[in-house]
Amino acid sequence: MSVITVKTAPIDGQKPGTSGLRKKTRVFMGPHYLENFVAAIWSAIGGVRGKTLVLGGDGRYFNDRAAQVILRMAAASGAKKMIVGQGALLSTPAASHLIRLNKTDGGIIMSASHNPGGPDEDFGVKFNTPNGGPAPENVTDKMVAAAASITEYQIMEAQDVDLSTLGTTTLGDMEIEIVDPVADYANLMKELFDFNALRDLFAGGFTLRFDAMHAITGPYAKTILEDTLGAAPGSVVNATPSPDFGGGHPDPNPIWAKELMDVMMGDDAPDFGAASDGDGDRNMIVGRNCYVGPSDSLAVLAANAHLAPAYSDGLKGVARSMPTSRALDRVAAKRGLDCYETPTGWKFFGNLLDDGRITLCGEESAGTGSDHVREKDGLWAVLLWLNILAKTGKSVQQMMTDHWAEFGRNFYSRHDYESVDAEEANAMIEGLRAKLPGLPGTDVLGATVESADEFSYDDPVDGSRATAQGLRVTFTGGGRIVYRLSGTGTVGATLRVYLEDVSDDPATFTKDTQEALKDMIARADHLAGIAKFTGRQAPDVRT
Ligand code: G16
Repeated sequence: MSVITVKTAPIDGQKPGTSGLRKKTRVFMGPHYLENFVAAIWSAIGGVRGKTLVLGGDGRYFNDRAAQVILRMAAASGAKKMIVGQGALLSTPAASHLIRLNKTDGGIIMSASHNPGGPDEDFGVKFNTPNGGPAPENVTDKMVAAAASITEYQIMEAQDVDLSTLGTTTLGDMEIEIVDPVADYANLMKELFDFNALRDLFAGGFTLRFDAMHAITGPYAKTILEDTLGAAPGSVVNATPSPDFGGGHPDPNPIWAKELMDVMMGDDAPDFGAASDGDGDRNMIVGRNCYVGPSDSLAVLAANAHLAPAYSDGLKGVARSMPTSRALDRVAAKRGLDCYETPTGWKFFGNLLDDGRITLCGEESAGTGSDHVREKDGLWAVLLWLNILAKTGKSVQQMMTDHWAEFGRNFYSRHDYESVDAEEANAMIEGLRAKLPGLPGTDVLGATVESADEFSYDDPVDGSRATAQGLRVTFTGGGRIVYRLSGTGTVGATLRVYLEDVSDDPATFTKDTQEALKDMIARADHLAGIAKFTGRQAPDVRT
């Protein structure tokens, strides 16, 4: 086995977005593409020599090939050890846990998360730091700089490593430990939640349908929900991970998890439904005839987390991304908790969690998590919900009704306009940005603008500043519209419009969300000219 030095040159576009570098799979499979980026990671972390990293991915197309390349590059550059999920598989939260458990120097996660997989779909690579969380911007900036000036990389000439068998092997001088992807994560869940109460819940006839969407959480959910907690066999569906997610779009929302929604809205619906995404960090919660929006789910979990053993002493504080609804803020205010508002992207929660300022955090994009790892965690959210239901004896619908009665309701929806022309999308944002200073005090279709600005975030822990994180317009009475361009899409631009309105009148609480937001939706178009710039009459996705 010998180390080869390969001459290369920078490739355009190697800039991580909201969560790692995501591109079309064929782009990643192109000459030097993956290798250049991995070399840029080594450079950004001060070299990989003598280091131990975790490696795994969500099993999407090219996952297995990419793992072999990364291992050969790590061995060639002197890495001490790689801890790899069997079959190069690891859910994102499980990878985060392994990094922390083994006190490694970080890890590489191969995933494009909720984006579809396959040769013509998406692939991604993300580096997580030793705290288990996504690399912050000062690290990804170094990757960008290294990728823009790369001239060569090192790779070992070797046969593929057999990643199918648990145990320890070597590649050159580098040790490779192949671990069960599920075991350590399952043990962590056992520590956090009241498994006896959950066993009793299922033994009492509680029914569940967990849709793994042909993605990585299948094996995790089967082991924990069915084998350990006693949910009826077959409760976890679409449980075998496939390289193209069964041809589906592994994004747990009512559009892409329609199969689950149909079951949950049907006559024989189980008590509880849930879904997770490609890499297992997102979640969707749905009760019998009752969809729970991610922002509401976050608020309910914050209000009731103390019912689970891990959080029985109460929460240190909470956080949400800026576009996430302010339902969480209402819980924080009533319970006397600090509530932080961060830019979109889980990486911004890392410092708050590490510094002990918050215990629980979440985003409107179906991500919820706590200080148990440094990623959002789909199955964790499902288990916390189940723990809360087991302790309260309530249905999901009753939980929501009681929550709104206590805290009021924040009607909330995100409208996505996908694959729109990037220039037009940027022109729309620029036009609106220019209008913001003149908006406060003006009337927009019957509502008065209270404030209008572009969100910047000053990290209270390390003082770093993130600018241009979304345009927001708030109205007197509590309504709000936020506009952002996604940082995870791979084709053109995805415009996200986040709509919120509040009500404290119980008579309105059961209103249909889109109906309740009708006026806000009209204002969003009126202010920014969405239809004019995108050429679309309606969004592609409404969450
Ligand atoms: C990623 C990030 C999340 C973010 C989401 C949407 O999720 O980890 O923090 O909220 O993208 O980002 P954007 O609005 O920029 O597309 P995931 O599940 O794709 O890793």
